[in-house]
Amino acid sequence: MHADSARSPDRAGTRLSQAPESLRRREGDVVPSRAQQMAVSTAAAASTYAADRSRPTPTEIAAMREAAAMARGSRLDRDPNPRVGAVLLSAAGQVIGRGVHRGAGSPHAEVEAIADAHRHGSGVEGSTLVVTLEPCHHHGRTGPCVDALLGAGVERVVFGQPDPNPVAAGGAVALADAGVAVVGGVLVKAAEALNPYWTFAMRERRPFVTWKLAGTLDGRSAAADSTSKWITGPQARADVQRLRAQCDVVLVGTGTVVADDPALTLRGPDGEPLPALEQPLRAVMGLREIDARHQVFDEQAQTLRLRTREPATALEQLFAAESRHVLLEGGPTLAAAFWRAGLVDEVVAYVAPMILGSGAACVGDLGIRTLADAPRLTLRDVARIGADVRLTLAPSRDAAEEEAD
Ligand code: AOF
Ligand code: ZN
Repeated sequence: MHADSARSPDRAGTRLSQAPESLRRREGDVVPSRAQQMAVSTAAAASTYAADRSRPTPTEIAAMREAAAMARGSRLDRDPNPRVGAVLLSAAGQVIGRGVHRGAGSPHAEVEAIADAHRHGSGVEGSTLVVTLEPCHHHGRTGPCVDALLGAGVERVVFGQPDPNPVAAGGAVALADAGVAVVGGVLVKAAEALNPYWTFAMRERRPFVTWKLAGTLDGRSAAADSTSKWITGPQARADVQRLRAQCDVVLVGTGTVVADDPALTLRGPDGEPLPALEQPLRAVMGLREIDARHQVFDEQAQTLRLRTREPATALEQLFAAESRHVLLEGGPTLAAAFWRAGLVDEVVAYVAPMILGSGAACVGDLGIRTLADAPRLTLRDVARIGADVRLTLAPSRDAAEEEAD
């Protein structure tokens, strides 16, 4: 099979078209069909190996499951790099090394697996590497894994997800060109599910945006006199902390800083803010000058000032700062700007059993004058959080794509 024709269909076919929830739900769908497997081999390799060398063996599939499980448990959210797991198999099919990637700046999973085998006195020459992500082919914070694999004499590489990062991609073809037997796309959905936000960000060249809102039954976030504290209860506020912990940026507009003076920090179980290095980045967007005495500019976490009103520009700057998942926390003007730009990917709404009848709405004017123009959302999850309700929703363009899948 020609390398290029083998690569492109899989990339197009596995485009992330769902909110990450749906990706996670599909995690069980792991045995690859013939079409999902991406066999990359040179003409030389193709003539050397029987046709079934382009398919993963049961041992390799079991090793891929183990690599994915290792990656899943490897670390917390909020690293610009993906979770990756790797297992090295001897020619006889024995596990001789295991490795996971521990975050930006540390060695890649492939290099860890080779080092693990060496530590245990196993020769790597002639071995098979099973890894959840296509080995990289770039000089980033560390050297290319392709070079490490070739240097170690690995003979066969079985990988899950083709690398959606254009900077690092190309490893499969480079390995095949060097005479390594390469099989890709193995348990690809499980591999993608390890890094839904990273995958989204690499493909779309911007972070995934979750819009969080908290309001009354009639969709208001503040009363007519602007009082807005304690609409939702303590459990819902604790749940927002959990949500913040999953994102790498908490984004608000200048209006929210002036109106509410939020700290936007993550707190530990004792109510004290976590150390600054463990905090998500805070970002304040908008052109208005704001007083440096606001809490958002304190020492408890880093804060980025985005001097723009354009959501796309803000996301470009956040992507440049290596953000993969932004939590949009208000206020109504900013939320409306993101909706108008089509840049909301998920909604988490906390609805309090309370009615105001007047006061600010959770979202500003979207320019919608007739019902047919209103965005429809697909409900993904409903949960009772203390006295409040949490709705998790995806814009319906996702639902339409999902149906077309
Ligand atoms: C990882 N871990 O185990 C593999 C990765 O510049 P770097 O060195 O931080 O490389 C990051 C890119 O390398 C990442 O976006 C992905 O495309 C590729 N492969 N990355 O962080 C790994 N195998
Ligand atoms: Zn690498």
